[in-house]
Amino acid sequence: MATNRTFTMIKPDAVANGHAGAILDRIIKAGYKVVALKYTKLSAETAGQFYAVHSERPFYNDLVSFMSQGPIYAAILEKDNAIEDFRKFIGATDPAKADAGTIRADFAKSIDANAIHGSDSDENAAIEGNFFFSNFERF
Ligand code: DGI
Repeated sequence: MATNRTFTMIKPDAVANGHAGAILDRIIKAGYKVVALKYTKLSAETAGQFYAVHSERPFYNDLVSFMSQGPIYAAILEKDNAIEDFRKFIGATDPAKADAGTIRADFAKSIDANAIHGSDSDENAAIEGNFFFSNFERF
């Protein structure tokens, strides 16, 4: 069933660079309602589990290491057409290819340290949201 929710993480590079507040502000001003929000840090093990779908890719170890290097903000967001709109809002995986005005164009430095995550399907948004949040943490 299609839903109007997506899952995001503001990644360790953006948090370490002091961009988390600006990014959250832009998300909220773009019309996303924050359903759940958590400041946390992935271990190498939990980052590996979260990105298990990429475990055969050559960049997997670097990705796990990067995602566990510092704290992140994890959030569930709600808006009509959330998955597609949020992917457009954050821009292409590689910030060099991201459209002007997108989060990655403005805040990301490289394809691996790319500032933000956005779910790519309703199914993955549900899986990813459940990875971080219990039902008592959603409003
Ligand atoms: O959904 P996205 O985050 O845009 O991209 P994805 O699900 O294909 O990949 C997940 C993350 O893995 C991505 O945000 C950054 C990293 N990644 C993807 N492709 C590459 C990569 N990292 C490196 N170094 N090289 C890649 O080709």
